[in-house]
Amino acid sequence: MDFIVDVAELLKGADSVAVLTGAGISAESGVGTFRDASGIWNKLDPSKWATEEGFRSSPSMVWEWYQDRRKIIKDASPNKAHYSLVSLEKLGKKVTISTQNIDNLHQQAGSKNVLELHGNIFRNKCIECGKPYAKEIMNDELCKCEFCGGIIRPDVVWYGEQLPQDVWQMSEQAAIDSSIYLVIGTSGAVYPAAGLAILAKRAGSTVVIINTEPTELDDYADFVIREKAGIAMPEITARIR
Ligand code: BV8
Ligand code: ZN
Repeated sequence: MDFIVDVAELLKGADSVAVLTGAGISAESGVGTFRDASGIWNKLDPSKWATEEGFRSSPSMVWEWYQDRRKIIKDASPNKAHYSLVSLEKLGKKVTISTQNIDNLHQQAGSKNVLELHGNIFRNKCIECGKPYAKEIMNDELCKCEFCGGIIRPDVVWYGEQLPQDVWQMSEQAAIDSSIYLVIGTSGAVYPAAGLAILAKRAGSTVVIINTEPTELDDYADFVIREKAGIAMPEITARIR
């Protein structure tokens, strides 16, 4: 696990740290990834399961799949990688996490500044008027909007959908302002999220990738740590105390 000491030294001297995380940081919490060997998209067609068109053509099927994922994620706990990012905050560093994950695990671990690029699986909204749907979901039946009667959908960003503008702008700013940009557990396949690492690099940040496999962003990295996030991150933060 080379570069652990180098990255710890860099982090020690940094007042603010920006982070981009993907499904890999939650893999050790038992939450599914998308594109690696056991990835969800190896079994399911994203155009049917993670697009508005897919939801509109089979709302019950997609809704039940999200309900199943909610149940799995509800039982999941943050792992050492999530908590390592919290410990950086406890050391007084400003940590901005732009996450592609919808599992709420960064917030559950105690991270204060989490930007949800792709939404949150525990929030729902009306597919027609966009109003939040805050009622308790009692079963897997489809719900209807109390304002316009539209079908209720998960408040996540599907393919072809725009990311929340405020979250996106803050994530861009964090990447530009960062002196070190950690890229943890993402294949770097999905845009515009993956572009944040490229933006950080171009803005002069030191880019560190932590991933068990090669990613599409490796060429932009100053350091690549080929290790599980739940092992590498505690090793790094243990050297910063
Ligand atoms: C947009 C939904 C435009 C929520 C997700 C054609 C038509 C339309 C759009 C496009 C198109 N071609 C390209 C696009 C753009 C498209 C895109 O990038 N497609 C790619 C796939 C080619 N992007 C979009 O559509 C985005 N929107 O462009 O809108 C627009 C613009 C203006 C105005 C209107 C519209 C929206 C993208 C969001 C899509 N939603 N999910 C959900 O149900 O989850 S994306 C999906 O992939 C996931 O949500 C996840 O967020 C995202 C990224 O995946 P990763 O997190 O990286 O996960 P992955 O499995 O890929 O990788 C895991 C990594 O972890 C691996 O590298 C593995 O090695 C590593 N790992 C595993 N274990 C560990 C580990 N690492 C460390 N430790 C471990 N233990
Ligand atoms: Zn509505």
